[in-house]
Amino acid sequence: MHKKPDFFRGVEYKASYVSVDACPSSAAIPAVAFTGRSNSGKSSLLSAVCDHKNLARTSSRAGKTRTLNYFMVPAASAGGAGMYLVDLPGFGYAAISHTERDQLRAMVNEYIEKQKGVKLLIIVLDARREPASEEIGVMQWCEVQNRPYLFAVTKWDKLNNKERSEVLHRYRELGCPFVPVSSTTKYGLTELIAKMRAKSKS
Ligand SMILES: Nc1nc2c(ncn2[C@@H]2O[C@H](COP(=O)(O)OP(=O)(O)OP(=O)(O)O)[C@@H](O)[C@H]2O)c(=O)[nH]1
Ligand SMILES: [Mg+2]
Repeated sequence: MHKKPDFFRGVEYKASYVSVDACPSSAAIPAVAFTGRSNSGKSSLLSAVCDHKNLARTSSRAGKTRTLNYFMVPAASAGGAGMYLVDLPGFGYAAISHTERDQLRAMVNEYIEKQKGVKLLIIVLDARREPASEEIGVMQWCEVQNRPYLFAVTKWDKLNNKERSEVLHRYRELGCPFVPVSSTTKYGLTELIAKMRAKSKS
């Protein structure tokens, strides 16, 4: 059994924004943002690091994340001026039109580009999928722009040991920062939370 993570406490939903320009500037209060494909587990992970079952609404069916959703971690739990956690809309959600999908994708890209104060971008990826051009594209962009990022490889509980070692090998080969996690069993959350709290690059 792993040690209980030092969860973010007292986190509250702040607001949802439909445009990047409406979002609070990440210059005043640092932000950690979650990006990745639809259904990869972003909202579940954001909720899990706050030890909150359903803080960010997760979507087994309805209510897929389509806005930029802000949550506030109080200073007592985040240190400094507090911290925003930002749940970004997922890309590739199949049940919406191409036009809306493209709009959401453009909004996420705009967010990542404009919000220069984002202190860590968490690229969320289902462990059962290989990183595709979308995830690799975001990762390469972060490398070029010198923006802190890491892969959170979710749903670790769904893999057997053989699959786990294959996935670990894959990410080591890729040479990028990554943390295997499970929102269900809490595996890896201690490490992820420590990286989210860290002041600078992971
Ligand atoms: N077993 C398991 N299931 C998970 C885990 N994380 C998320 N899920 C499930 O995966 C589904 C999608 O999770 P969400 O958190 O809604 O995914 P999302 O990335 O926010 O999806 P969008 O809002 O569409 O972008 C839900 O049914 C979750 O219960 C995990 O660590 N383990
Ligand atoms: Mg979501």
